[in-house]
Amino acid sequence: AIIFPDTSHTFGEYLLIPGLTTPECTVDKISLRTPLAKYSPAKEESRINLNIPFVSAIMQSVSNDTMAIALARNGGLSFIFGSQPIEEEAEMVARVKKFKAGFVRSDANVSPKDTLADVLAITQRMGHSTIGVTDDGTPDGVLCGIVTSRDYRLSTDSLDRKVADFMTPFERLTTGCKGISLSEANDIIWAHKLNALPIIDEEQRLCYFVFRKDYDSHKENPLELQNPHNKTLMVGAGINTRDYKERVPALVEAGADVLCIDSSDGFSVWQQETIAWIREQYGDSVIVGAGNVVDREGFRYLVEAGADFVKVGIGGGSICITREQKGIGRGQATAVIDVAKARDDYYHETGIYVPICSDGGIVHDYHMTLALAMGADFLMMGRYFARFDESPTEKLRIGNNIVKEYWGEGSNRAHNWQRYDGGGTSTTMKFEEGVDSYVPYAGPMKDTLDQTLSKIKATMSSCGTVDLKSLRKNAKLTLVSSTSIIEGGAHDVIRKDRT
Ligand code: MZP
Repeated sequence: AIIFPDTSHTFGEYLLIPGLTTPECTVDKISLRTPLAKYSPAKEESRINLNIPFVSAIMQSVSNDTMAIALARNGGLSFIFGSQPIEEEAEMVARVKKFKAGFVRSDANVSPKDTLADVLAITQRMGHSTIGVTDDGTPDGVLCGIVTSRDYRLSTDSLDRKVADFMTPFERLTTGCKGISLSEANDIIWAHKLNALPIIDEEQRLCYFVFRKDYDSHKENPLELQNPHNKTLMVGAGINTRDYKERVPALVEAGADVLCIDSSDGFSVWQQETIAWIREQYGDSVIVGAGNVVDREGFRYLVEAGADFVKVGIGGGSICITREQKGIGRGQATAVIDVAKARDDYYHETGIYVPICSDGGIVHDYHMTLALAMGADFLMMGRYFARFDESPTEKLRIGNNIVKEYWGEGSNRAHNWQRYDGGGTSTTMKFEEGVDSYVPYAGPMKDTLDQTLSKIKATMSSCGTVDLKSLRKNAKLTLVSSTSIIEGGAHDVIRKDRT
């Protein structure tokens, strides 16, 4: 066997050392823009650049169309989960693409638990901003009314009158929006027909938001991730190495901007074959990422196979038990550092820069900055996004805590055997590699995300860097002892918030 000389480390074992902070790198000047697909920096830009370096995990409990819309609105990208029938995955992609850019606002602090009066008060206070959508299918509008099935279970006609009633305070904003019928069984169909986003509350009742038409949301969402050719929100989708000949065409037809082969161990001939088939059918027009790998050999293999980006990480995911079950994996920090070095070497040899994505194992916000400093171009996260209103799972009360469900793709619940496929004729999972769990509920994405991004920018400013490229180049990292980790938290005091 080859024994790697270095110990495997993870993010919590490192810290950043400050660099010189200057007026050029204050937080307001910091850019988090990052390339997603391979490119030759000397000649061109990457075909996709994220405005924030986050993508949401290819998981049933994380990335559906609702998550994808919210994340793209905030500058990141979701990969719709592939462990579902081809038509359903393609429909989710299509629903994101139907939401014309500038359609959904996510900056109001409104939760589905709020009553209509609460929501109206909040949105009124904010002038004209809100979350949610709807109208008669046209994009662009400011909030001018809200319909909830909790308050109104009426026929379309009387509902229209009711809508008109409660829209009165917003009359000056109104340009003739219609009400929407909310007969419970048809609510979701209605919502989708109307390109509306159903906000589902605990009792499975729905809220819709009605917009006025002359609203330039893009102006207020400078980060929004749009496809520059047709101005739609960007969305990614997961594929596997079994049914790609059917799945890829359906996803491309539905409008997916980028695909990613989803596998716990991507260093395989099946990934090479999948990419080769995509190149044969579509040339370079389809952007496809591959992974996951944890060393330079795996990275080189996938890059030479034609991958547009490579995902890094085995066994570090919060719901993952692969290391315990199979004994494969590598500390996430060491894996990122090693693969980032391989990416840089490949760039120096060929002039082609292949972005890498650190996937899994982010626990604290500062881990994100560490991963980016270690060389990741962007981060894939599951647990982080699963906690928000926008994730597809149930919100529950367990004891005194509000939680959301979060399960691994390798759990029996997801039964995503293709992700753990070792080839051959088997079409089932012989053992679990993931768990079914809860994560603490964290409200609407926007609030937490803004705070996270502020922390990353503050750290980058401390490091004297203005963008992710300079962070990768100039950050100074140090390994820390377990004793100094204790020193890093509040210690030797009696915390008032815990007495
Ligand atoms: P985390 O952000 O929750 O720590 O990790 C999310 C990542 O864990 C996913 O993007 C995926 O790579 C990985 N994952 C998903 N399901 C499993 C599993 O069931 C898993 N083992 O490891």
